[in-house]
Amino acid sequence: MNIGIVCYPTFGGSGVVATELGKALAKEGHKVHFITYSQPSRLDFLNENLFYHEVNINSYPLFEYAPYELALASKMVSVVQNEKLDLLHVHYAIPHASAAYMAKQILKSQGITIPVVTTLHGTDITLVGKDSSYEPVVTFSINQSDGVTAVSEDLRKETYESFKITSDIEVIPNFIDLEKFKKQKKDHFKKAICPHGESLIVHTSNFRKVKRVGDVIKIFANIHKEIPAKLLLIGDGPERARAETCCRQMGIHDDVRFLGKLEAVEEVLSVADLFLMPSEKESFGLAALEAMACEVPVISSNTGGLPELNVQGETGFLSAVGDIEDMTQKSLFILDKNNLPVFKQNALKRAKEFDISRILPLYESYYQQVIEKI
Ligand code: GMT
Repeated sequence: MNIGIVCYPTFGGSGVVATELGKALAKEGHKVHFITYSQPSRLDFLNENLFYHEVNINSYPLFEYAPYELALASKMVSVVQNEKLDLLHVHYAIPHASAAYMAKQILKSQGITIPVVTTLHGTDITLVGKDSSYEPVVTFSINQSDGVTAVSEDLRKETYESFKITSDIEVIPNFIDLEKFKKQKKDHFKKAICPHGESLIVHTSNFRKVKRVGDVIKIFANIHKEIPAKLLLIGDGPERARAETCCRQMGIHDDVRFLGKLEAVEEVLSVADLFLMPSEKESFGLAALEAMACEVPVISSNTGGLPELNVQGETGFLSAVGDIEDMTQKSLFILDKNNLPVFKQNALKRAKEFDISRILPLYESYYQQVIEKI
């Protein structure tokens, strides 16, 4: 197939899923055309089947806000025409699904039919989409898509509950490349971070409010009172400064490191003992899956799609959002040297169920189904 993928090119989960999916499709022999405003961060290797089309947004004095959605729709039109695409797969409802609708109508006026598949990732539904400034456009563009997928059963359910959706939503979960995300031997790194054999706890996120980074710090502070431990925080975002201040005020800053945006997350995960994800909302929890693939058990909240990934008492534990005491006690249980090895094994076993080789065929057959339908 000749597939156009539209996504955010940044480090966020939806962009990562879209890029990894495109790379895997290209390895299978499909031609994949990425359409976005800059080179996706994980589009880091050369393959004869991979193409990148940049959306240029020219600024004019008249525009206080440059209309990205229009430039994107125009680019989709030209890529579909010139590259003879079979299908457009857009990731994240806003503004990708609505821009795809416009592109589709323009192409229709030229006698070209292009099926559009929209993948809902989470905050496009749970946060942004519900905002009344966007809701009518989100509802309309989901209903106008020829195929819609959601990354968890919970997100599918929430989409039906929150919007007037008339089409079927297929659940295709996030996936993991176990060749990239696997436990590597990094003893020298572990020794440098934890010279006295401290337990190593890791959190990765975009430091937005929804991630409850404050809870990560509080849980760590509680653990730190009981056992020698270190905390590594990967990523960056609006809540980082507050989190750093909090660590200083709590007197734990010497044992906490903020690593910022890091490419090789798997190297850090390779030496971690526990991953914390106390999010307010989480449609799937790709960062937790990456940790599990590196044999790291997970303490998470029980929100959104997390119960579909993290198995209570096996791969980690799930607690109510904000229940710091429960998350602390469960963390200490996992970190006990008598319990940790079994949790590590279980985490890897569960991650294998989301191996890209199992999930890729689901997308391929869904594409085929959508193409045949229209
Ligand atoms: O986690 C984020 O805030 C980023 C966001 C995105 O769309 O870039 O991630 C969402 O999509 C990921 C990939 O499908 C999911 O694994 C994340 O759970 C989801 N985040 C939330 O629902 C908060």
